Amino acid sequence: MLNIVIFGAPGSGKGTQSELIIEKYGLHHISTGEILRDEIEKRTTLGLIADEYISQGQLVPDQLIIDMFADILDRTSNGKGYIFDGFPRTISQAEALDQMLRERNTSVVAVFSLSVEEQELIHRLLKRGEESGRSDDNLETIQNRLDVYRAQTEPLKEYYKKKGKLFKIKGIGSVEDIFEGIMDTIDRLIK
Ligand code: B4P
Repeated sequence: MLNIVIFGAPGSGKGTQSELIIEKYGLHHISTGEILRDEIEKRTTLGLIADEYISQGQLVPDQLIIDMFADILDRTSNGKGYIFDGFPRTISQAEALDQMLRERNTSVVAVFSLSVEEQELIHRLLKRGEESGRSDDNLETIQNRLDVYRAQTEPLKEYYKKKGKLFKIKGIGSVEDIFEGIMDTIDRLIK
């Protein structure tokens, strides 16, 4: 199974690149951000809790995310593999993912880490905020999200580097050029 993690700071293009990867390789997409926004819209118990964290730019607590993720993994099966978008975001989530995949006799094949400078991230998210009205795409919340990313999520690069699974991708440039870089690596891995 081709299980891929797409990794990067808020606004680095995880969702954007995921769409292209799914289209080309037929993987099943799991975006924890999208699932949470859907829960918020439906005003479920999880959604109401998640909303408090997301609107402050904080991560939703690990156990809630891990339980939600496990539930989705149980309800989906895809022989070709998954693209995990925005998950894991902490070391605990990464360890839980490894364990869940091990129980299913599979594992993460590659982690694509999109690197984009902070000014560009802020610019992209403010622009998206104007267009989509997302509650977390305003300057104060964006700054919090970037701080949280550096403190809690960035250490995952080292976690996956040690496992030989980290592939760094320059996340600046056209969406197509960035995707080329990802495709080159995937095609080498599945050869
Ligand atoms: P996510 O939905 O994962 O959101 P994100 O990190 O902001 O977005 P992404 O990087 O996917 O950006 P996109 O491609 O859209 O998470 C939202 C929140 O949910 C988190 O802050 C957290 O609170 C919570 N959450 C989610 N998962 C969690 C977890 N596992 N644990 C705990 N909490 C969790 O790109 C952004 C913009 O840039 C778009 O407008 C796009 O058009 C543009 N763009 C993309 N590529 C570009 C390019 N090459 N050039 C110019 N613009 C580009």
